[in-house]
Amino acid sequence: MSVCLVCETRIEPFLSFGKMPIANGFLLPEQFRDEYFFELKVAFCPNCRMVQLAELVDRERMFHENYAFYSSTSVRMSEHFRRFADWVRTNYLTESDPFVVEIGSNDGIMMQNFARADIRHLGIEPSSNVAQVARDKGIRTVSRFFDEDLAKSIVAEDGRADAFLGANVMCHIPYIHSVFAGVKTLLKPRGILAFEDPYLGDIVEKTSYDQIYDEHALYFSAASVSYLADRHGLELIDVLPQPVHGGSMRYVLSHSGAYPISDAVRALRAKEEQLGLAKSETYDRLRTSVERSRDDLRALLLTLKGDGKRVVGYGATSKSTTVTNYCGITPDLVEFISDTTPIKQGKFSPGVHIPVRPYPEFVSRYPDFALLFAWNHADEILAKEQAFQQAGGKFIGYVPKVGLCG
Ligand code: DWN
Ligand code: SAH
Ligand code: ZN
Repeated sequence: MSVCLVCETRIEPFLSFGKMPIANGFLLPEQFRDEYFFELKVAFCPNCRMVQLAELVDRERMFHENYAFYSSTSVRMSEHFRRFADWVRTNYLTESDPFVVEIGSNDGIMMQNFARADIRHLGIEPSSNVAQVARDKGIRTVSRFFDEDLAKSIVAEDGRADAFLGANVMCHIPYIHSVFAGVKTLLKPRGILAFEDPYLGDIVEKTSYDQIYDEHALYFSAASVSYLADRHGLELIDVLPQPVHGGSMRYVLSHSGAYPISDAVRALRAKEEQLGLAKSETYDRLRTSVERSRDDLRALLLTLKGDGKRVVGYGATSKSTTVTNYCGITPDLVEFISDTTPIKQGKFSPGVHIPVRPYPEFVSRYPDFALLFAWNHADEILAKEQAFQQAGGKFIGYVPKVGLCG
């Protein structure tokens, strides 16, 4: 039993993964002994409809000077954020001398578009290593966790904002009321909040349970975002589905009454009712699908091992920490995980300790199978890996179903 992070109703987990390590906690052998574990379990709140973690990890354990995820490792994501920034500029930066704030700005993948256009901007990024990469690109960045107090000091120094942005960060913040209160303080009368995160509807429809890990405390829908907005004098005015990260939703909010509410909001609310996102049975069914996915993936990897096939992981994603630990995927089933991120290379994956190797090791000796942990970047990766496939190599996926892809 725990208490809802949004409305304080008492809630029960519907799915438990057991003990899990820090999803981005890639480590060296001398650190294995002291590795940190917590109980990964998710709950649905029938009152405010927020799906959420029932046990939280302290933010400083996850976001710090050695944060392992660098946003700019995907070319397609850079293009996505260029389009996101263009959309903000065209639709919402209509007043003179606009000011844009982004939280979770990481290495500047989105903010670089505003900095290059000489638009007043501020990135807020607590993980100081990635924040420094952004600064080196000329992006004004503070290395702090965003909350209501920081919002007040930004207003005092820079004035109010025309746009407050966040991608794959709102869902990382369990003290979400402080963030929404900060947004309320920070926005100009016609300012907007636009944020995108993996969409609960996609997680349920695709059984993409690997979106569930320590960093992702909240799993949003139009219903839960509307509830939150309402508590802070804000309003959900538009929703725009995005294909990135396996199915995301961009939520657009403003001060209540500042803009008309789009038909897309009403349509999505109706679709969520149809999908059963308000019913606890839906989450019981999700648990069953997750268990089946785990059993299928494990069975497939055991068969391949029995057949003497070499299997290598592709992309040491945060998501892969949930999959490997939950499905019991150890180095005897997956030889190593190939990843292009220098800070992950030469280390071992959290919990199950699969070696993480630089990408050239994948290319120099292709395995029989590549387990696509970065399935959300499948388009980009399959296009890049034609030589692997021509050499007879095959990609294994597990979302929405376990099987070969490409
Ligand atoms: O929400 C979050 C999202 C935005 O990013 C964070 N909590 C953490 C992180 O999640 P993730 O680690 O699951 O993200 P990605 O984007 O799926 O990670 C891709 C990984 O694969 C990176 O380590 C880079 C690597 N990669 C690669 O080796 N070759 C990626 C591509 C595209 C490639 O071609
Ligand atoms: N926006 C980027 C990065 C997403 S990863 C992208 O979509 O690729 C999540 C980022 O949010 C990390 O860089 C993390 O350090 C940052 N973060 C976590 N909690 C935060 C908070 N309270 N305020 C601002 N940023 C936060
Ligand atoms: Zn609630």
